[in-house]
Amino acid sequence: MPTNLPVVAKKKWYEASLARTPQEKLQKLQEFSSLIPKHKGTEKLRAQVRRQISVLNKEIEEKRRRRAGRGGPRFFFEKEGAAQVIMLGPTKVGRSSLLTSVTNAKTEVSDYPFTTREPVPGMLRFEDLQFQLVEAPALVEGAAGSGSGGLQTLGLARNADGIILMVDLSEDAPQQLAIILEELEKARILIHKPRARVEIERKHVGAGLRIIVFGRLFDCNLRDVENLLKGYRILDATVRITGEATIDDVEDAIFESTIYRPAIVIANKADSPQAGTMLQRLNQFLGGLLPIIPVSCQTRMGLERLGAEIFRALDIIRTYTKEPGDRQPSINPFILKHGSTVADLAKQIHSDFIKRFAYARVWAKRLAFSPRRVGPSFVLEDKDVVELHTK
Ligand SMILES: Nc1nc2c(ncn2[C@@H]2O[C@H](COP(=O)(O)OP(=O)(O)OP(=O)(O)O)[C@@H](O)[C@H]2O)c(=O)[nH]1
Ligand SMILES: [Mg+2]
Repeated sequence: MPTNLPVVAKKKWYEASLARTPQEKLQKLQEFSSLIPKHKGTEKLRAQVRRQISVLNKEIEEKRRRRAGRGGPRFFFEKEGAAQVIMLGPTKVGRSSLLTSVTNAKTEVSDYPFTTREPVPGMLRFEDLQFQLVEAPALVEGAAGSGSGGLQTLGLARNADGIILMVDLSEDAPQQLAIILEELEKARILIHKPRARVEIERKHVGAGLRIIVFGRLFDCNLRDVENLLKGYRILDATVRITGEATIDDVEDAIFESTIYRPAIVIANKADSPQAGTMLQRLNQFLGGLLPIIPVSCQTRMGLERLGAEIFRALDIIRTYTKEPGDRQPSINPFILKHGSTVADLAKQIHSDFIKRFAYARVWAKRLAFSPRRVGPSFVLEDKDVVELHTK
């Protein structure tokens, strides 16, 4: 359903999107919120803005507290390593046990519920990569609707690159998973690739509007999309539409409200007596929607698979760059999305690099001959070695 926002509200949203500090953003969002008309079509948007305001309030409060040297819980983390993965689950499923089993982090494991009150990070090694795992405080039913910690916990999931949904095979695991999935849905975090995807990449002033449709527009045409974007003063951007998109999907992307985060399910306590039947029920419940990894933190069964499963779910690849003339490639890989090209790699190294790009040489097992001379559109795969040549 369209939001049909008045022009003043769209202008305010634009101002909010330009805000440079959390304080400024908060103020603009509050003004924006008061300009949204109250009808069915704006219901989801109003809930989202309320959520954003609440999370910003917490962020500002936390920064103030830290500046005053008063410590207290920490909810905003710098990402470290190749990706940040947040562990969500109800209390006592063994999140702290997992964190202490597979990372260097120290956190309290206990038989009492709600032991972990604030997020705890730790680094997990996988081959030559490190993933930052973050234990979130326990997720309770109704988290997405509450004004308190639940929203912050879900905010962590929004900011992360991936999510571990953790359940306990000695309890009603499908029921536990149902609660997590429901809260994620309410917080508009998708854990499977959506039917349509709209990405808006803002460009510098004067770049103009480019709309690229890989799939199909469902209930609108290109002109409608263009007008919608212009209404929000998005004049310089590249917009990529994949799948079957509706005009609502485009508006959703403007508000960055629905997001997709890859996820896996960790079913802990596989050592417990009823674990086998519970795992079967869990499989039935999920119907292949997400990978399920049964583990036991107690016996360490299954833990060795964790890094590889996270890597696969994140859908990323590593590429190693090599300077012309050097014998060995770099030790630290560049992390790219699966399907990235040589041009994407060049852009990641330096935004200007692509302009000077001449050609690349790629070493890869799948090629009949290595190195092969390739152009910018060559699609890279995991562990490719790339030598970039400039003009
Ligand atoms: N049998 C069995 N018990 C486990 C396993 N992993 C953890 N536990 C126990 O489950 C209880 C809760 O573990 P925690 O790691 O503290 O759970 P949590 O999810 O961090 O819980 P809170 O932070 O309190 O919400 C502890 O008594 C652990 O010893 C396992 O693989 N098997
Ligand atoms: Mg804990």
